[in-house]
Amino acid sequence: MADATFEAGPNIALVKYWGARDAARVLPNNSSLSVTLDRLRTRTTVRFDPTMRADTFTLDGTIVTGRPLDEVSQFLDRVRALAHNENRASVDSTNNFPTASGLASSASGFAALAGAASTAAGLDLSPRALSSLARQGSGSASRSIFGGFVEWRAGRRADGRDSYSVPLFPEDHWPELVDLVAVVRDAPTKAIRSGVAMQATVATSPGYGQRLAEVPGRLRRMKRAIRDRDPESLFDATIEECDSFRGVCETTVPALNYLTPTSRRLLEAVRAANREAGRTIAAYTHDAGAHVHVFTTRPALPVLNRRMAGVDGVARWITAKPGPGLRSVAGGASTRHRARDGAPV
Ligand code: 2P0
Repeated sequence: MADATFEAGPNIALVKYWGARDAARVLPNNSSLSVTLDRLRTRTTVRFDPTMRADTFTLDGTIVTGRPLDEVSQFLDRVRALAHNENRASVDSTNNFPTASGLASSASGFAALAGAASTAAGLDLSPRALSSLARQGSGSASRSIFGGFVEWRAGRRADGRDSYSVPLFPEDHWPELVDLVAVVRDAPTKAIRSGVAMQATVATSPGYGQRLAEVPGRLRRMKRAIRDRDPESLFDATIEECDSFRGVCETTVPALNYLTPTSRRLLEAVRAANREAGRTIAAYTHDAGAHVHVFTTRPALPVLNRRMAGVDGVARWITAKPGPGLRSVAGGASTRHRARDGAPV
């Protein structure tokens, strides 16, 4: 049987997905916008095998059982249904960053799995179809199909066929933009799954309705700022969005507190750098976790680096920039996978 190997990187949302209109189909309440990151990646090989009696999943060389295996198996069921293929499969995945680090391994993981599983099953899916497929594994994975700056369009249809991501600007659109990722030492292991946490926010946070009303305007502002390579507008909107996301998390009952003392020191250091500069030279953002992404531009790096170096509790800094989307890996070398219509996948 043929096997297929694909790579994908994680993405960091500048406009967050937080709340689903249909949690089972992973259909969001609002569109979101992200940057796919270079340097970090998941590489996944899938092989369908008629002699296997059950799916297997190996992650970083360790055989995985229980819920993660069930999730992979359910995802493979979707691919089997699309391909009219009954065979079980082996899935072998490696991350070049710690899997449970909170650096969004489920986004890169399900994007790479969508590419590898569909190709190994003999399917030739369009980029949109791959994005919809990946979405059903983990919402944010729909965005990691594409590189650079990506919008996940919420869509309106009940069946979800119009809920997929689209590439906005390629990875080399804004070479001056960098993302300093602070991996904090005091990050706890993830307690509650994002899919569950966000629905608690929808049900209980008094600010959620207001947030939903604000997001489309913020998304438009960000798209314009990225198009115009306008750091100040992008960073202002990014901070506003992150504060809105954190606000509805912290007013969820029971409260969702993702930040640690180190994360809060990092946010404060970015605010101080902006105050000192007299304009917005950097933005912070974070996911449903404690690590902090600091976006800035290359000219501001010396000032930012000096500020950030003074923050205690950071285990590691990763300097990332916009990176490529899903790509196939043949014989160890990765090549940008091209879909039938010629668009980069
Ligand atoms: C996003 N997040 O747009 C938003 C912002 C987190 C905050 O989609 O349920 O961590 O653990 O698979 O992949 C959460 O994504 O969710 C998410 P789970 P994951 O990126």
